[in-house]
Amino acid sequence: MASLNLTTMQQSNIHCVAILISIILSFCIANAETHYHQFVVEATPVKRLCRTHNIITVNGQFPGPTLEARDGDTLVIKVINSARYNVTLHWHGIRQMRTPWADGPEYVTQCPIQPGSSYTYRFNIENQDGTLWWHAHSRWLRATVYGALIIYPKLGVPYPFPKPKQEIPIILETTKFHVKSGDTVLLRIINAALNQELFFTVANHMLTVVGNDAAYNKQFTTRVIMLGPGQTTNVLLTANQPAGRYYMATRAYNTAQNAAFDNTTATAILEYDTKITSNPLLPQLPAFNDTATVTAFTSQLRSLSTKNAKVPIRIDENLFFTVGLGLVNCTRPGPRCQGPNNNTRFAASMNNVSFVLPRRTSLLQAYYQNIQGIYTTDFPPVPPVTFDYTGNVSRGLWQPRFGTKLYKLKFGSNVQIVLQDTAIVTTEDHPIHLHGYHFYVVGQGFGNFNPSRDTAKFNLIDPPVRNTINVPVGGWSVIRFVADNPGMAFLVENGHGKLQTVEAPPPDLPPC
Ligand SMILES: *[C@@H]1O[C@H](CO)[C@@H](O)[C@H](O)[C@H]1NC(C)=O
Ligand SMILES: *[C@@H]1O[C@H](CO)[C@@H](O)[C@H](O)[C@H]1NC(C)=O
Ligand SMILES: *[C@@H]1O[C@H](CO)[C@@H](O)[C@H](O)[C@H]1NC(C)=O
Ligand SMILES: *[C@@H]1O[C@H](CO)[C@@H](O)[C@H](O)[C@H]1NC(C)=O
Ligand SMILES: *[C@@H]1O[C@H](CO)[C@@H](O)[C@H](O)[C@H]1NC(C)=O
Ligand SMILES: *[C@@H]1O[C@H](CO)[C@@H](O)[C@H](O)[C@H]1NC(C)=O
Ligand SMILES: *[C@@H]1O[C@H](CO)[C@@H](O)[C@H](O)[C@H]1NC(C)=O
Ligand SMILES: [Cu+2]
Repeated sequence: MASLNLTTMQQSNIHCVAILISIILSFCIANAETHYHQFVVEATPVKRLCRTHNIITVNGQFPGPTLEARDGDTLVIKVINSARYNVTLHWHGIRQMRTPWADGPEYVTQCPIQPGSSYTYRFNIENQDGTLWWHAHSRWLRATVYGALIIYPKLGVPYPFPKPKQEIPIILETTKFHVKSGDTVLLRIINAALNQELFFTVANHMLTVVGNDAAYNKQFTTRVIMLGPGQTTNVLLTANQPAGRYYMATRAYNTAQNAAFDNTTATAILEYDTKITSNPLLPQLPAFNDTATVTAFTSQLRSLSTKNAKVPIRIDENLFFTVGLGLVNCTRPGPRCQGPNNNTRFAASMNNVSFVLPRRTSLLQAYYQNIQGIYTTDFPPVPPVTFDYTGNVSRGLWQPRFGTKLYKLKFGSNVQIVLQDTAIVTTEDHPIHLHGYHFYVVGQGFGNFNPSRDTAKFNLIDPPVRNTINVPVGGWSVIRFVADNPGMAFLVENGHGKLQTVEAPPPDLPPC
């Protein structure tokens, strides 16, 4: 099978080159730009509550610099690691066609950039525009090392809505934004939280949703939106209220029973160009566990007719993954043993495999260099045990096994994955992110997925396109995509997941 994949790839590469040459002559050179950036990762003193402490930033900025480019452009980012920690950067949502090594997750596509060294990421933006973001993909730095990545349409290509007067990136923190009465502005909202779904709303204003995860959607109006960690939403807001000040507010959507979460409300101020300085109006946010509002929002999402892609109809790989928590007995007590009874810890898993990152080398390098013993390709395509996933699950099923297991997909295959939440420990809304891909969300529901009942209700006409999906609490989501991007597609949930491989040439990566 490996050699078959290679042949397919080489043929398609030749095909690409042939097409590229003819297209470049007509317009590529005229339009596409290369943007060069230098990102210095460094300790930066910040003052908080009268005390100074250090956080790790890029170029001393928090949030980090905003990257801006057009569809078709190339980004070249030299990362200089002046901090005391290993670091990698991930360009969340960028498809990384033919550059899987530039994706960034440490020990998946590369080994980390070590203190005192540097590494240059180089990648193209292909057939994507909208809002994305970048962030450190090494455990401890993600909380402060991130920024927006804004992709404008190709020169001369308009938005599928009237040009907004202003575009405002919002990485959910307190700031103030000015608008002119009557103007329509585009808010690019990014949920950069580590692991928290968020509601977002603006007092007295309706939001017109126009895009998600760098894909346009059929427009609809709503008072409140929900974003999972890593998701982005573009909304139009018209300043059609009496001149004054209005709060934008964001707060957790949380579904896990008895789990601690940050229940504070973060705000920003939307200020009309006015002399009035009354107290801003605070909007009403849904309750923390308001799943009905989430469902009402997500069920309105529909993709705009897609220029390059069609929803896969004939499925080659039909996969079924349970996603959820498990409980593992601790070998010795410690800060990680936060599960019940002081001697257990939580471990996320898919199909009962809790993913373990390799340490010796990255998965991609192990693959290219044919290093044995780093991973196995026996990730189960269906749950190893069939049970009532969202019912009362017997304790004997709660402890997952650990492994570095991948599932290999054939280049070009049409893939369907059913993502099924489980009631192990607790049912919960799970954000699932697929690296290097956009996928169609063809169906969602509550309870156990039932193919004979639920398949008939799939939306194969205009399903939403996303790179991150929130599997509903105690429910399921079904995604479809074409495996057209060779590399390691890392399906992530709380740092655990499964991968796929296809051939590609090895680059100069940081040493392991
Ligand atoms: C937030 O959580 C704290 C601690 O659990 C609790 O005391 C407080 O009442 C909560 N606030 C809201 C608004 O729910
Ligand atoms: C949401 O939380 C409230 C208050 O804690 C509770 O009364 C209600 O039953 C919960 N709703 C759901 C759907 O879990
Ligand atoms: C975990 O610990 C519990 C309580 O000591 C025990 O009953 C159970 O068999 C252990 N599970 C495994 C998989 O070792
Ligand atoms: C867990 O450990 C804490 C601190 O050592 C102790 O106070 C508590 O009683 C323990 N809980 C259980 C269920 O053993
Ligand atoms: C779940 O099953 C366990 C063991 O069979 C039982 O003790 C418990 O009462 C059940 N819980 C519910 C909510 O049915
Ligand atoms: C997961 O695997 C462990 C170890 O083989 C087993 O004890 C457990 O029952 C399995 N659980 C599920 C849900 O398959
Ligand atoms: C940093 O990365 C190197 C290379 O992979 C590794 O050997 C080292 O253990 C890492 N350091 C930490 C603190 O993880
Ligand atoms: Cu990502």
